[in-house]
Amino acid sequence: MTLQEINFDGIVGPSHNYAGLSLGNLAATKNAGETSYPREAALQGIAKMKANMAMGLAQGFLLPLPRPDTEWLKALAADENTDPALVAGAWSASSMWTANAATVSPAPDTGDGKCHLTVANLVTMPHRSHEWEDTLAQLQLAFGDSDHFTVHGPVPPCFGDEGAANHMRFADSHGQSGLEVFVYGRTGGRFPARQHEQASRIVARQHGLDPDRVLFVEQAGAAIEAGAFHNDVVAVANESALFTHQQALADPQGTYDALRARLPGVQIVEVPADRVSLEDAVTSYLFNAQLITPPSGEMTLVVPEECRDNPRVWSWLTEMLAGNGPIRHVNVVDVRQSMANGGGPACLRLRVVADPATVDQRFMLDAAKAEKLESVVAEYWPQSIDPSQVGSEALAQQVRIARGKLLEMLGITELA
Ligand code: SUG
Repeated sequence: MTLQEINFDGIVGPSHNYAGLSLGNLAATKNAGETSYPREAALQGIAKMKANMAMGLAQGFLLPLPRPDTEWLKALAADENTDPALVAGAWSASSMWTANAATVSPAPDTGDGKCHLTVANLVTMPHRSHEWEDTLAQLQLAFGDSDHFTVHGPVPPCFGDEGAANHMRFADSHGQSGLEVFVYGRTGGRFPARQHEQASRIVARQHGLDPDRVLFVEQAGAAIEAGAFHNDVVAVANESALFTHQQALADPQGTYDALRARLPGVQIVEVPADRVSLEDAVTSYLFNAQLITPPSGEMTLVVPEECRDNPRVWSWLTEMLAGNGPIRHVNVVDVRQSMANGGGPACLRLRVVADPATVDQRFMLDAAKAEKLESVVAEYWPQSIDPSQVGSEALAQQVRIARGKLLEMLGITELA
């Protein structure tokens, strides 16, 4: 059995739109009311997956959820006087950001030697709070092999849980036993703290993690205030490397010391605030990068185009590459449609360390399937959505047909 990291990207759903639903997510609120381009958005996501596969990485995907969510509208007793933001919440394609689908603890870290996944309850934002049931059904299918996986329901809704976006795993290599770091926020600022400490602690306990191989650390309040609504907007880890903004954590030095004590080989790349401000980090999404180890062994940072657009970020990256650090390459990808809603390359993927052979193969990607995905998207995804169309029966019909065609092509009829 060969354990490797598999990235499960969310396919951008046909209802992708800019409703400005996430307070504290500055890109999303800034672009509220803009026209979105779902077809282009989904094709950008597929192109990113193809580029990662071309580096020799294992790639999977998760599907858009059924939208509009009629059960959610029913639960809201929605009528013609209902707040448009709630109606938009039933249409949101936000499940595309699969870093918020679940928290994953690979088999080498857990008490029973299986890979554990806990679906995120996402209770802080109304439009995301109704994702978990359909996401859970999908995870139970994709990771249904109970010899290798245990999929848990959400933690109690009194504790907000946003999944892997607030979780970093360190290990000398993916298949070895790791150190799991959970990052939580404290409420009280102008923006909500979306990850509750107790949610993280519950996840760690139910995954059977060794308490000596877990850290719970607080996110800096200043980072949340600056628009880092998840830790993965200001930090990312891969194997023994941490790539972080200087102001990401409430106690950076204490955290680095604790990491070094548990994983002596850890390499910390801290970007100083006087080179890249928190504001630059949030607008460029420098840290919402995929930090990956392709088979060549040369650690690669997959950043969004917005990093190249920012001279301070780009010059820092250029200098970093010229130095002798653990990150050897930078790849640039265009995910602008997702970025406009505050979702970068790292938001779009859920990392699962597992043997790809143990995953339901219908959720694994190869070149031929990527081509089929592209043709379904090109034929059925709406070309554009103006916010005034959200709620219309004509668009609802088009969105349902598009998802149905995708499920049919993939043979995943259980989720229809
Ligand atoms: O939850 N945006 C998402 C972006 C999630 C990014 N994920 C990670 N950082 N891992 C969110 O804020 C915007 C939807 C709208 O406004 O229409 C939205 O939900």
